[in-house]
Amino acid sequence: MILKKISQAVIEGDVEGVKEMANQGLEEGITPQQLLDDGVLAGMEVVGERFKNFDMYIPEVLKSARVMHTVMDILRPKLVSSDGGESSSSKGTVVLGTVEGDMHDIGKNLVSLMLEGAGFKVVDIGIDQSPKSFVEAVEKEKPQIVGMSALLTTTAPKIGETVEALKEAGVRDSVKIMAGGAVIDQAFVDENGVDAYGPSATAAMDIAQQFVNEVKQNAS
Ligand code: B12
Repeated sequence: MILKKISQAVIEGDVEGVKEMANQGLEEGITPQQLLDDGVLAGMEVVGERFKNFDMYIPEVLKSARVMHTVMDILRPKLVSSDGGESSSSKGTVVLGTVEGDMHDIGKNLVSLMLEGAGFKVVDIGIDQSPKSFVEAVEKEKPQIVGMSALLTTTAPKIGETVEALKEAGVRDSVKIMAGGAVIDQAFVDENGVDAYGPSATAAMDIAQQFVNEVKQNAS
């Protein structure tokens, strides 16, 4: 029942109401993951459909995004500590960003949240990040993993351009690269020199874990 209410709050843009609902859900013993998947994301799915069909417009979608961020703020500490507090001793570093020209950040923020929850240090460089910015972040942070998010057909090619820029800077082989977002699929990442496609934040977590295992295996 509360999950349905949360979905509805996302659809209706009820930022104030959702705080109480999320806290009530936690008190009822619903896991943060379930609140996220069956409450918030279920609502965002409806928002996506309505936006596509012109039943919802940008200001309303932005309100839904605010509701989503509100719930994420409440769930963040729970999700991060659900790994037994391992988050401070990082499993590895991930540089994460949304590619140039693209302002969508809800999915990226979720990926960031889940990775932190799994014990990774996440350096979130934000939205609208050029290939050059990714290169600079990799040079500065020396991550094991780079994650790119793209939600638009027009911005997806920036993923390939970023891979090329990393190659030109001589740092491509020092990282594993994953990508995701509404317009990305396995075929796209295969064609663009990306190591893995993540359809969800949970998948991002599994991929990152697999990447660090591979790095460890290669080192031993
Ligand atoms: C919310 C939204 C917006 C909001 C963004 C708010 C924000 N702060 O992010 C606003 C209103 C600003 C917006 C604007 C626009 N949008 Co918009 N938007 C959406 C919408 C409805 C939902 C996206 C979302 O947040 N989904 C929820 C999250 C949780 O899902 P997600 O992003 O897919 O992320 C998950 C996975 O993909 C994956 N993932 C994501 N990133 C990564 C990264 C890695 C490394 C990994 C492993 C995994 C991963 O894990 C995430 C969590 O599970 C989608 C519809 C859709 N079906 O996606 C359209 C959509 C993406 N938008 C679209 C369009 C066209 C636009 C605009 C051009 C509209 C306009 N005319 O102005 C502008 C572009 C602005 C810009 N330059 O970026 C189109 C894109 C079509 C296309 N093929 O290019 C879509 C698909 C809607 C549609 N069907 O028409 N949008």
